[in-house]
Amino acid sequence: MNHIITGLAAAAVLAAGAAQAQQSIVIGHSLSPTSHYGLGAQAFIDTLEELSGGEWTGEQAPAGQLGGERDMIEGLQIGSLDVVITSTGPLGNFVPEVYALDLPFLFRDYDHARKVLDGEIGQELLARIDENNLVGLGWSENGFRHVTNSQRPVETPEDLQGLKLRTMENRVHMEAFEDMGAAPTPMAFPELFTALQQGVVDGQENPITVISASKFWEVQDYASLTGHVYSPVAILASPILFDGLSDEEKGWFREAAKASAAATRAEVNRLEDEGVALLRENGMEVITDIDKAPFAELAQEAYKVYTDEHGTEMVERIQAVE
Ligand code: EAX
Repeated sequence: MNHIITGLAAAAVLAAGAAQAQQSIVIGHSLSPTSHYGLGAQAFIDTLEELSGGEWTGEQAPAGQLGGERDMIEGLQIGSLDVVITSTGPLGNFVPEVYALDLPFLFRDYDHARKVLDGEIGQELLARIDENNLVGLGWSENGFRHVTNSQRPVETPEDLQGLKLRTMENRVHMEAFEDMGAAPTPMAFPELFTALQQGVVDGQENPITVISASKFWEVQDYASLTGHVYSPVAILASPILFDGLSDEEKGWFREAAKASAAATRAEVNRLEDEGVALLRENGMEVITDIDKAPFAELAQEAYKVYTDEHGTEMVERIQAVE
């Protein structure tokens, strides 16, 4: 009898200890702690801490410390990372339906993109993510992408001819740039700065947020506001962590993702307003007045990468969102 009581008491002590033990997550992303991703990661951690009454906390693994975005997504699948804030760049390799969001000249503006991601379509795509050994917590934002390079001001598709341009590891983007006349070179983000510096590639494309967070003006002279594609961000969790959480805890993680997206979008807004001046102050020649129609016409071919497999329905639904 004594023996049993002792056993139960020990179990109770263990259970109480486990409930009180602080749990800590690691959030990986590609940019600096002060970037729009860094602010989003911090908002995630702060919200999680607050909602859990300090039971959960976290830290950032910024600047690609734990690898490129493809590596980090794989890290979630094997449980070496807990949460990742990533562009959709490599995500289509894991969840092909997400390529719908990477199509060039699809989103009209920020309002359109945010409405799609925050609505029914965004929820559907998060569910597709969940079917692929990942957990989609929510959508955040990188921004509209623009071309920078070290060779010449790009104003028309002719100016892209033969330009060695780093793209993300994304079939839709590579096809689009091939169609627009550039020579696309897929590369993980952590290798990009050095590749630009050493002239392995002439240019790259990223939103103003990333161009400034990564100080690409140190290695690129020209920026052209092509806005050729909107770059969504997925906030992803490891199923190995998430599946073990209580419903209440899962709710905290989803709320943290919402707070993260809000903080990131606020910083995107700020840089959309102030970014061009910032690039100019840092010595870039910025071409703002670009006729997008000829780029869009050529890039249309890239839609086939998605529609050949999945049809046109999703594209039409996205276009129809007002
Ligand atoms: O997610 O790889 C890229 O160009 C991304 O835009 C960057 O890592 C931020």
